[in-house]
Amino acid sequence: MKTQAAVAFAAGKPLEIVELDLQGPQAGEVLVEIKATGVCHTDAFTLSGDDPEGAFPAVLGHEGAGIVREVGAGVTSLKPGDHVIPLYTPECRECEYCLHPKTNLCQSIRSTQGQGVMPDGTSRFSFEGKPVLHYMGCSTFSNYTVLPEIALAKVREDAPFDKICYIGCGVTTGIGAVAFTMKVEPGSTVAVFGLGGIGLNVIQGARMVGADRIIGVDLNPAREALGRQFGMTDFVNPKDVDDVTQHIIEMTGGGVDYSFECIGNVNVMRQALECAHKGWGQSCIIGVAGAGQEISTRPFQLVTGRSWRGSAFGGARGRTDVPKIVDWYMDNKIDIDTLITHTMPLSDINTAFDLMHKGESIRSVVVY
Ligand code: NAD
Ligand code: DAO
Ligand code: ZN
Ligand code: ZN
Repeated sequence: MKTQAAVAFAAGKPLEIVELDLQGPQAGEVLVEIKATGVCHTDAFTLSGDDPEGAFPAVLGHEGAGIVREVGAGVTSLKPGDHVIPLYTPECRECEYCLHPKTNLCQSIRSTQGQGVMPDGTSRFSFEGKPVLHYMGCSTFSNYTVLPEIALAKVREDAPFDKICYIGCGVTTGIGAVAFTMKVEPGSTVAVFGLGGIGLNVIQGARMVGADRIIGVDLNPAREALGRQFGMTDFVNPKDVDDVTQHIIEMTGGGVDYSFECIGNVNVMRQALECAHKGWGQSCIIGVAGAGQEISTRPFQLVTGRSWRGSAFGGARGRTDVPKIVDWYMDNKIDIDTLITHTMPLSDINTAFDLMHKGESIRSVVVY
């Protein structure tokens, strides 16, 4: 079949809207009509050429929602008409990782997904007879895409695609880091570094689990009002203080119980660790730093009881947890609508990248 797609033909170039050929689903695979997709920082990171795993040409996009149109042989958990959210972190429920209680990083299709191909080692997309790669196993910048069954969460049918697509990455990453990875307790003091599409979701996650004090840190003063709307109690602009770490230690009388780095800046990762309370403070890295960058701190920071953690896709097991997060949205426990600042057709997708780079959007959503 044919599908309209925004293709990344080369690093650093705008996406091009073209018609691709798409092969139908093979055994264990599912054809999905994507109805909406968010444009995430990570798509921009890969498009920039800084992603060591990035390969071209590829159909980017990993934050979608849509409808199953066809299933391949052996698919049992999905049928045509089901509403789904693609999962860049799949959940096979059988591999060593899925069976381990401490991780969500299913490895069953990891190597082929990282190479931009389906589990059988080939791509379903082609352009003028030449293969075009998949991306993060999702490729939601195509109106139709093929995914393994284990990389799709079935969700309720009354949830709007143009909002729940954001649960495919940003919402789950932020809220999940609080609820699933760090298991923040009610009454905790939390610091969130970077109040973008991820950090604002960390803030609403912290509010949802009952954190008492939520300190937001951002260089962009316009993020203060949004942060407060999502539950932030204090705002710090690093430009207004001598030393952010010392400032947070002083304002909390010793440091925070939990901190989250939601930028991808290794210097900020150090600030986030070092503002965690001596003896018990834990810091979670969510931001993805550029290739080859390293974090540093004095080991005595850890000797004296701080711990450094990390979270991918919010620690969520996609097929199990994503439908629950859709319920939280439908039950008004979390707000997604306010964070979707722009909506556009596929033909305007490059505008979404421009708005992100200028810091003017929180989330842009492409609606097919
Ligand atoms: P974003 O660009 O929307 O937000 C980043 C925010 O950080 C902005 O508001 C910016 O003003 C602020 N900022 C930049 N430098 C700062 C500094 N030195 N001090 C304080 N604030 C600063 O980005 P996003 O979409 O929220 O993504 C954040 C990071 O999370 C990215 O690195 C992204 O790749 C990563 N990410 C990780 C996962 C995961 O599973 N771990 C998933 C999705 C995204
Ligand atoms: O299992 O080795 C692995 C890789 C898991 C990928 C998790 C990706 C999370 C960070 C990338 C940002 C996603 C938008
Ligand atoms: Zn993302
Ligand atoms: Zn698995």
